[in-house]
Amino acid sequence: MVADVNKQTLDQLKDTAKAIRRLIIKITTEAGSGHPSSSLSAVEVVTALYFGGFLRHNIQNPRDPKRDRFILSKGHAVPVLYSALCQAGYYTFEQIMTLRKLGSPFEGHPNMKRLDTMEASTGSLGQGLSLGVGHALACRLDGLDAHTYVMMGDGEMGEGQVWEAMASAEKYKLQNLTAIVDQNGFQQTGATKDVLDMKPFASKFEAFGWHAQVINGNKMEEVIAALAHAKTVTDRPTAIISQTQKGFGILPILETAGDLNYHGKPLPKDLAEKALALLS
Ligand SMILES: Cc1ncc(C[n+]2csc(CCOP(=O)(O)OP(=O)(O)O)c2C)c(N)n1
Ligand SMILES: [Mg+2]
Repeated sequence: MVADVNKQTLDQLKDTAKAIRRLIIKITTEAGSGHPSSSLSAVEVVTALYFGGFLRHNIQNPRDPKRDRFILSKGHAVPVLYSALCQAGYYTFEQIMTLRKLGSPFEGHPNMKRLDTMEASTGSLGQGLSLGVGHALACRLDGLDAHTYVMMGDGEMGEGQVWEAMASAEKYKLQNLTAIVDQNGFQQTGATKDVLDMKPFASKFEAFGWHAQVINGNKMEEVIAALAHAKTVTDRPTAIISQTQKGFGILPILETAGDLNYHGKPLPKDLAEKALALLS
């Protein structure tokens, strides 16, 4: 039986988000590699899903068929997921501190064969929404009242497979599927608008027959309202365009470092200490 998730208050959610940010910094700095800035932009959404009463999950049985699914399609941001799961009691701090170490199941990208909390093995961008369509269809066939959430990056939206998945989700009127685009304005090699500008996202989702909302995804109030509203849409798939900032929470430090993208770089120890002080 999927336990009713612990629904935190707004203030508690904000504290949890801060705790998750601290864990992200600690584990990536310890690893000496990874993607803290990509993880930090997504913190409010992941926190709201796991602690705001949205994602029904079961710590006793992570693969419970009745669970809701969360697929992190932008798999390189997995430190946000490991940190949220640690905060939720699935893993100890010591366990997630093995991030990216040889033999650790806490790999640099989610590996569903190593951890039963990972819904899909992702990292090759563009595949998560297709996997989400599969889960949503399977849940419907099995008569399960489970919801599937998929988070993608704004750079990832340049992958053609995403748009095929969007079309098929509409074909099957997957009301049990929510796509979240973490629109943080950057991808690997620079600003998303310079590499391949796929904006505007909301009208494109709508053109594909989806319901779409645009929010400030680093404002917990807006994230909660959007996730709640998505649940009320019962005739088609829904998208949340979550406008965020890459590295949100430690922006002054990235500014000092002269790199607001800071893609795929852990903070060196001295900057990590400053970041943790900022997040205390
Ligand atoms: C198919 C594929 N191509 C390229 C990469 C290399 N890559 C890793 S992260 C990244 C940028 C992703 O940008 P975005 O989706 O905006 O995520 P963000 O890091 O900004 O959250 C790229 C191109 C990849 N992982 N998969
Ligand atoms: Mg991005």
